[in-house]
Amino acid sequence: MAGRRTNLGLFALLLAALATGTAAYATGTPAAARVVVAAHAVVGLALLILSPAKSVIVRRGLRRPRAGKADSIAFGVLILLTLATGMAHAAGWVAIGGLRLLLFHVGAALLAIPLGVRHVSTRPVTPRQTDWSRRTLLKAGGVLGGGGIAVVATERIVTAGGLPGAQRRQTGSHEAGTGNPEQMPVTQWIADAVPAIDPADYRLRLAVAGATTTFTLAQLRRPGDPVTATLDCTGGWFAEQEWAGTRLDRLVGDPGDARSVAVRSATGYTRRFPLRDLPHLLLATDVAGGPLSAGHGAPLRLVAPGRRGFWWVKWVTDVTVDDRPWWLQPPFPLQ
Ligand SMILES: Nc1nc2c(c(=O)[nH]1)N[C@H]1C(S)=C(S)[C@@H](COP(=O)(O)O)O[C@H]1N2
Ligand SMILES: [Mo]
Repeated sequence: MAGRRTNLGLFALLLAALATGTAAYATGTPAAARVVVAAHAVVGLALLILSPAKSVIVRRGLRRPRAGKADSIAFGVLILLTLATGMAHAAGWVAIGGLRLLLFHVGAALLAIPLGVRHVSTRPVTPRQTDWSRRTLLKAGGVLGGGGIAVVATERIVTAGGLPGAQRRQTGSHEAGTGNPEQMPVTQWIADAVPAIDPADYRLRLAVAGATTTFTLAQLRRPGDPVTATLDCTGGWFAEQEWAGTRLDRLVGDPGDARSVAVRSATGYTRRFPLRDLPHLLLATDVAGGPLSAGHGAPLRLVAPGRRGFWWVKWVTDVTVDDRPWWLQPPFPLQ
């Protein structure tokens, strides 16, 4: 069957795109993000390089009556949409009608997964011994190399054309509201909503090895620990701000043999950190010299330098230090 190697190549590239895309969302530090995001771009453009060969296979397939044809077409359309939104984001287009472009990128990719599973299970291609020939490996290398060249070339075009994509951070995010929190988007991960919290009634509950202490806002609002850190949302924007409040390790004191620290919001949104993060975590009451707004987490939000935005829990009411392993949680929040 002609085209089976193209199909195998596409399948491998789709898996690689999913893996590098997921890794890109999990990476917060610029050095690591640069590698992961570059790999994601190379894989994406390599998919595009194989698309002319695939269109020949598709045209042939469309002429034949086959089971699950509609699903396969939908799968192809979603993959094209994922590629188009990814490339548009890289060029500098950040939102459609107030919705972040990356939401469409990730949304189309996630919708494509069940259709892709159906597509490849109704049209299985089994790798053969001969697929590992020198010639196919050279071709595979050529496709990846072509993807790499295409990435460098498009970056040059974006820079030379003065497109906003040239100013992106290593994570791929676009700058929004640095030094000016009012210009910074208010973002919830999935479906959280901004709660109204009366600062007079507010209490932080801190539990260390089962012993609970409570703090009023007045006890926490000591902008004595300024931290300059970049909030980098997986929605595709970032902002550097000067945050101030109380370092969490000051409140915790001796954590004993605890292994992790869980930070929970008034709305139930929770992230758990390895204990080694403790010296870097800030419970912020202030940003850019003024109090936090409700949307940005008032009266208290977590600042977690080097971690992506979804770790920066807003409206913090509970901090628990205990011996549960930090990785005993979904890799991305579900709320
Ligand atoms: N309680 C709570 N905290 C949260 C979220 C949320 O949905 N609920 N979203 C996170 C995400 S995804 C990001 S990017 C940042 C956004 O912070 P901002 O709204 O102050 O810009 O908050 C994080 N903290
Ligand atoms: Mo985010």
